[in-house]
Amino acid sequence: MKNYDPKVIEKKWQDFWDEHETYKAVVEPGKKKFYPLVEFPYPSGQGLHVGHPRPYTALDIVARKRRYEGENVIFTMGWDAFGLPTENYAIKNKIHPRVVTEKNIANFKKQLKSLGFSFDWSREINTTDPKYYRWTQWIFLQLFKQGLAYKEEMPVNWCPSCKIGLANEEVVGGKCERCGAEVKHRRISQWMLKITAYADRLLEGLNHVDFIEPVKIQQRNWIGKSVGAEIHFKVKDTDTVLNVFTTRPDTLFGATYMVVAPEHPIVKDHRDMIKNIDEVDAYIAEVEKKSDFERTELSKEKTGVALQGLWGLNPANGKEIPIWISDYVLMTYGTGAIMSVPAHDERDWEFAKKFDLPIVPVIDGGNVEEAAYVDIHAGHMINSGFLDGMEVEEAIQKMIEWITEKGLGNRQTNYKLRDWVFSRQRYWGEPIPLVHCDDCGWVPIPEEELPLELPEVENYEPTDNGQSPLAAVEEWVHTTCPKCGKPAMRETDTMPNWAGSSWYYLRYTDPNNDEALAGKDALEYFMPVDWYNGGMEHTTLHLLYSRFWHKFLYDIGVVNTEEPYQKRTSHGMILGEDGGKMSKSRGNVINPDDIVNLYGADTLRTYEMFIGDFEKSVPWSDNGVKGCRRFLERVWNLAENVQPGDAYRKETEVFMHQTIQKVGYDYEHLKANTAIAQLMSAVNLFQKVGVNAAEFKTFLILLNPVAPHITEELWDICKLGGYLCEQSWPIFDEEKTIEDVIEVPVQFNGKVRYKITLPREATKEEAFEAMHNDENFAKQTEGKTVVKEIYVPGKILNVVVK
Ligand code: ANZ
Ligand code: ZN
Repeated sequence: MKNYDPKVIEKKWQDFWDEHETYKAVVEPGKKKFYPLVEFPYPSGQGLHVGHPRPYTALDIVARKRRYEGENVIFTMGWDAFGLPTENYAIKNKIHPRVVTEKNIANFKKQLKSLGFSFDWSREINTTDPKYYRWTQWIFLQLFKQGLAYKEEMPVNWCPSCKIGLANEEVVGGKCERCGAEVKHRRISQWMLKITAYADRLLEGLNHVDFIEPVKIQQRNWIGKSVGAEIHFKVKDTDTVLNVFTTRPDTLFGATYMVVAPEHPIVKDHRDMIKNIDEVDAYIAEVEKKSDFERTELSKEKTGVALQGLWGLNPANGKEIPIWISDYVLMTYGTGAIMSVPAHDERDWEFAKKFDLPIVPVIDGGNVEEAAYVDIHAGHMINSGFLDGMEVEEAIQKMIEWITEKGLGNRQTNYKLRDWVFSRQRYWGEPIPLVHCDDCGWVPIPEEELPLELPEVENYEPTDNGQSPLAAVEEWVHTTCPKCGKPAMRETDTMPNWAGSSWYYLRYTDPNNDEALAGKDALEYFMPVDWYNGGMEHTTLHLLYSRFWHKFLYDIGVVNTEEPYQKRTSHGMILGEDGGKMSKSRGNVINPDDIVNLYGADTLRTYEMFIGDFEKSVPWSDNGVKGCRRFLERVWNLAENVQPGDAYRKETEVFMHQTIQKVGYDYEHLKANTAIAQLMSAVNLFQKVGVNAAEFKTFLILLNPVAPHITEELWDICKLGGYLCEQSWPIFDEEKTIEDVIEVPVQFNGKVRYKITLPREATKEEAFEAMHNDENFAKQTEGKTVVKEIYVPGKILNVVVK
């Protein structure tokens, strides 16, 4: 038999699958569909990372298995190709981003094809294709028409060197995280999408989907729903009312001071009344340099300044209480002002201790001189007038009723979730299809005119004034108002790179449709996505954004399911051999092409599945790769001695049934690593007792989802009948997975001395007989008298001797 040569056989089978359209999915009403989805890549200039094939292989395995089980599988791939790295590369090298994108996609595609994934390539999509982004723009227009897109001036962290707005997470110590330049605060007008209007439904929907728990928890925390009350505090000798948001209205009698965010308008409204205004201004200037993240770090020492001369009035007891500013209160949450209850809130307690403010307990149980008492399930109200004696939960409701009745406040729910900033002042994105007319305001361009294509520009470089390069294309910018016909100007911002990925899974179901984003039949048949695997880093961005768009599309009747994804799982990263992140600067990057060239795609696939638990991050190991290659060679060599036979032999039967059961279960539970371990044991067994055709067939089908090329080839070489890809998944018989002999320990006076083998169904008499016949029994009982013998069926034999 010839040698195992992946270079030859892998190309051969990839061409075969292409030619025979083996993985093409078509709508077949009545046939059970299965829609697994992996996150489509950003085709960067670096090419495929060894991290990509890990989740792709894991779901390819499930896709292949389900096909053998008769399901109609739609497994797809595409390109999320708008975005900054391509644009920056284009600027630096003076090449059109479209050209860069095409080149990168060609490379990615070649790389992915070489790995033998069972994608239906006829459904390939590309977010930068005008035929695709026509529908991204169409969805944006529907959002606009429903009042869910609006333009608002807002402060942004502006990096004067990168010329882009930065997210809060990208500002460290007042500097740009990428380039170190001092970040400026700028106000620019940005398009916003009202994701907050869907906050409750995005939360509720989580109860009906099968997402791994960490994903649900992160999304819930990100949405951050808090139920409580807004309470009005008058400011003494002014008309000002300070509204606070609290989740603990029950503690109102214990509010001994107030704190407002440094940006709160109360400071500028009452500068003349504030006696220490210089000190206050200095503090505000200091805080401006910090990000929200730095400000709210719990471990950080509390800072603040009293607004001397201003007094709040506690509406419950009329007491005058001081008002402070401190950076631990954020302007962007609630009302930007809080009532401080140091007896029952940790941050307030620390603050009160530091600045010597009064601490009044309103729930009994703790010692508030030592620490804040935060337990809400034990203790009763004290020092609280009409609430005294109540439990916390009851007091919360009573207080809300009381303030509502007196016009001092109302029930209130708050969310941490903010609306989605949907503008970028860059070139390489979807143009926003709106026109601004002095008379009509923002007017959508007619839907028949979509796509609104990106115009050619001389220069993709962002501008210093914060405008998109599109603003310089005069003839494109100046247009007429679609409503009144007067001269008008196009919007020059483009969409963020999260736009195209918010609905791509819908397009896969019908990628060439020119009438709609996808046809009703295709959507109804294929949706929802049954299983979506992707990175944890997308949980609060892409995954949440796309759920929002999907719910919106459901509301306007475009899709027929409320949730896009039925199930969500996530993979760990592949790290460098040194355990650090793989990166150019560390010099520890593994190129998947090199592994394919040296060992073959089947080895890379096997290795990436065998490397460790799927959800954990694991270091790369060259030795591990070699081990997987050796395993495949041992499989290859088995083929030489396959004996005829159309049933499993006695000596393999139980093992075969166990293996079918285990491998199938493991693939479905992202435990391909232990499935492969089982298949390795199978090879060991076959090397010991030989292998016949029936056994080898089953073995090859089981291994095929992991190593599809070598298994097809061996099927062919051994003439096992037709092609492997046409086979059915082997079936196991539960009863036959159970060994008919068992090992039972034999105990003498409470100590296990040895084990004997018994038929599983052995009776007491048979068990004793087998025990007496074992040579060890004579040794253990020599010179002694057997007093008693007990058999616990299937478990243990007990002998008492004297
Ligand atoms: C009084 C109180 C007493 C509070 C008590 C808590 C415990 P979550 O659950 O995150 O919504 N808060 C309100 N707005 C804030 C802001 N802009 N910056 C910082 N803190 C703010 O938290 C709500 C609680 O966080 C609110 O309830 C308020 O403190 C504080 F025993 O009010 B609480
Ligand atoms: Zn007009």
